[in-house]
Amino acid sequence: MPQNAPAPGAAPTAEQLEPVKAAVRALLHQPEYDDGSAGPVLVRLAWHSAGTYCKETNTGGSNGAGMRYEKEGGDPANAGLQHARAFLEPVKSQFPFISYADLWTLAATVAVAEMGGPAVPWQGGRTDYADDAKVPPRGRLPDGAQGADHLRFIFHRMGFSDQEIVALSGAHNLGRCHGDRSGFEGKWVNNPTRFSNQYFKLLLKFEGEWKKTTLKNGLQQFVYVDEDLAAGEEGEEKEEGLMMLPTDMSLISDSKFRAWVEKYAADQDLFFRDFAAVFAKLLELGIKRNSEGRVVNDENVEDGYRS
Ligand code: CCH
Repeated sequence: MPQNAPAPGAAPTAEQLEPVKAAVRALLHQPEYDDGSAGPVLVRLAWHSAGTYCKETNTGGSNGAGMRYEKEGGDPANAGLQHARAFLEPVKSQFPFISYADLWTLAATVAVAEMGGPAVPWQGGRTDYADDAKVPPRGRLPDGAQGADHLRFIFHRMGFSDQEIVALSGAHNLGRCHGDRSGFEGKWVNNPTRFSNQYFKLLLKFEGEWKKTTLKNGLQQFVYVDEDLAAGEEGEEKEEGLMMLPTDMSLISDSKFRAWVEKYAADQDLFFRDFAAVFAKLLELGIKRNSEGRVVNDENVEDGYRS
């Protein structure tokens, strides 16, 4: 066993995780990919790995790394996340002791911090399913074409409040929609690799100017295009415009959600504090720990920490 690997049965220590985090930091800069960073898609990987949780049945969640299997990885809701998993593969090869479930969630916290966001508390010890028997059914992740009722239905199933739904949605400061993944197109903010409260500010700032458009594939989204910038001077790069999903817009049309959008738009520190807390909660959903913090979810593990 390499010297820096945890003893059998133990989750990695903070010291053992340092080189793993450094390796994740080192791969974030991806000049050829999207907006130049792997960060946003890594955040989405962690969210989709955890967002399958159902509190009634206590199934789903980030433990198990079920997305390695077609049953979950092939869910159309997870289209594009193979890129995130591929970015992390060299880190897994370099540090085989970390489970995929830990690596995917840890990487998102590293990415959030590196992109200027808050420190998200993270605990290790997740194990990887040995097969797809415990992989949750498809259809548990949200559909951007819907509205506030749908968001409550999906996030209440995970055990989140209205405030937590809005705080989590602030992750749409990051990254973009891809026509060949979700079918939606574009980014929410101008600098999609910088974590901030800009998403909330723009929702409110362009209220009334967000224009509903129907894409060629029939999906509807909301766009804001600054006409002057879009026209561009000859030879200048044209401004791409910004977008919001119908679910994003429901955060300002629903008065209970809206109260939190207004708070987070006005106070970035408050947003960062609440985001750190709720993202940490998301990553822990469905994870059972004993009094020492060890994960005790499943006995049937492939390459987790109790082999
Ligand atoms: Fe999201 N998200 N998300 N999202 N999301 C998409 C992209 C990102 C919804 C729909 C979409 C959260 C909540 C929701 C990120 C983080 C979070 C896309 C485009 C859709 C559609 C995917 C594509 O085409 O590549 C809906 C609906 C909800 C309902 O609440 C939450 C919660 C989080 C994290 C806390 C991030 C980051 C991205 C950008 C990914 C990228 O590849 O750039």
